[in-house]
Amino acid sequence: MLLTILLILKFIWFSHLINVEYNRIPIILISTLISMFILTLIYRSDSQKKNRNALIFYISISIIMLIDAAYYSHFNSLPNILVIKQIKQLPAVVDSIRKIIGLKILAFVLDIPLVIYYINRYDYKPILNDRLRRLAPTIVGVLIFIIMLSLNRKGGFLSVKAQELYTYHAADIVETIIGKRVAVEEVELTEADIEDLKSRARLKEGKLTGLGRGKNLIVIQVEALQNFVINLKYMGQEVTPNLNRLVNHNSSVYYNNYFQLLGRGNTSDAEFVTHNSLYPSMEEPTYEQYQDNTFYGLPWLLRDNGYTAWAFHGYKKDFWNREKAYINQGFQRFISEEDYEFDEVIGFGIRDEDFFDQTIDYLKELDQVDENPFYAFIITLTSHTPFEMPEDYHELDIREEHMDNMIGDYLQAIHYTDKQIGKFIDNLKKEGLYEDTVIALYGDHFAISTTQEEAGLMKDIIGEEYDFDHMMNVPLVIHIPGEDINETITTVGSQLDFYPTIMNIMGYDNTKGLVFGRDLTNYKGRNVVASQTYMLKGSFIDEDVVFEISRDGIFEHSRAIDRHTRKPLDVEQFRKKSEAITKEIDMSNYILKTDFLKGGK
Ligand code: GP9
Ligand code: MN
Repeated sequence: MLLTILLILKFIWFSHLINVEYNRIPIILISTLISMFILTLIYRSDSQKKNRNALIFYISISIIMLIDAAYYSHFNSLPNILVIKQIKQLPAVVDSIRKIIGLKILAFVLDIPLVIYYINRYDYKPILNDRLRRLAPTIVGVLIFIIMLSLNRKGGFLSVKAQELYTYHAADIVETIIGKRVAVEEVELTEADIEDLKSRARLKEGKLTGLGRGKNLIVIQVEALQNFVINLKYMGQEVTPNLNRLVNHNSSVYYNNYFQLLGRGNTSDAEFVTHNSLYPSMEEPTYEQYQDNTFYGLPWLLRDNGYTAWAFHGYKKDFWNREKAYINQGFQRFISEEDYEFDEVIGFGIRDEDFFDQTIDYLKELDQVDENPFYAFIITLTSHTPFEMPEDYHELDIREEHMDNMIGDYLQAIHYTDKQIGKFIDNLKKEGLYEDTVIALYGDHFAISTTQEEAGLMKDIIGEEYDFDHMMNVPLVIHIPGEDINETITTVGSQLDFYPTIMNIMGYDNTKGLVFGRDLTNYKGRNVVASQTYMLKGSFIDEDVVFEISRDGIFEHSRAIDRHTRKPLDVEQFRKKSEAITKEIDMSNYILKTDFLKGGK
């Protein structure tokens, strides 16, 4: 009885933390009844250790809720069973997790010592008599069945499956085992679709076409660089003076309506999507799941045009499975943590300063490989959540209300990284590597989530309620030396669009790949950002709208706002578009699942 009451309290709290808006009472009721069903089964058994078994069950469920709630608070969705495979990466992110797991989430396990103590001390005995005890599971089971049935009639089962603890995980495990999540046979990829994807890959004459031809290419993926810091004046200070200089440079094009597009692999998906113009997997990190697939992304296309392609990142080479995945991504060499020397560690690892300084030496080596140009893909690290840097590195004055929270810490961290990027560009100039090199730079993903408490404080900085179109907005800037091209391109796009966009500038025709994105410099249609994380699959951002599909699976419960007026919109008008987006993602998944390029390339 005690355990049941505690579980009910936890289910109520859980449904609050994971934002259950509709059918909350039936969902809590079902969770309670399923728990009772299991508990009554335990107490009906002949085991001598009924109390111990009940405790084990209670503790397990509490821990699952803790993990789910922690995951949700960061990713805004519930985890799937395959995240278990990522457990080896846990030690690296303890700092970030520590920041996420506040008292609100710890509450799920705080009572456990007391409960153990209580049950042992009072030699806890169940309250039901023998006969009732034997009947109890059946009674509860029938109740569950009736409630599920009646909910199903009213169309409410979808929301149970999407948000009720047991049903969600059970359905997820079943779907994973039978591999049906993207039922390959259900996806239609017609000849016309393939032709369309091929034509998106092809080079078309237009603005900026071929200006980078024959030049080196350096792409810098900056950890947690959001767009709101670009050109931001904070208490009279420029937060990112060096990036601002790059963005406003005569020879740069700035894409300010550009967004992250991640799956289960976070930073590594930003890389994957950027290079391949395919959607990331929502089952496992794409680099893990499709390590052995055939790809024809940016490194491959450049290699086919004589380039040598290296990747640089100052962290462990097996993190996100980079080392193995990079082979089929097309990188010929991966300079990772073990190739750098450093004494001081900040947060995740190497300081951006040490990283960039030594990367210059490796770039010189890369430049010497042959007389052809090179491609260098550089991933920074220091501005990683939770953004805590030693005091010595704090150079900005921070407002009282941003002190000791993520906003103040983030501004300091991104200011530091900006400084290192400035120094790196200076060093490229010194080494004679600047004049002949196209530099593209973008953020991998958000720093401040809409679900964090600090989101409330963002309104002051950006001038309106902080929503997904602010959170997921990262800058993209492309610098082509010697060109007089400065412009801000406002076309909506995401990392999915990077490959065709950069290829237009580099001027190489892609005749072998399939591309889902668009060349943002020249595309005149209505482009769309089809997010699957933070906003679930079927959601989108376009020029005018943020459409967030409901979490409970019932379309009418979705949310849409006008991006200009910030006012709510009727969601029904977006049903078709949402379906079309889902179809595109399914086609991309089909290409990954069937290793389509292996046959087609
Ligand atoms: C680690 C770095 C961070 O190598 O790329 O990954 P993240 O935690 O941001 O996904
Ligand atoms: Mn990252």
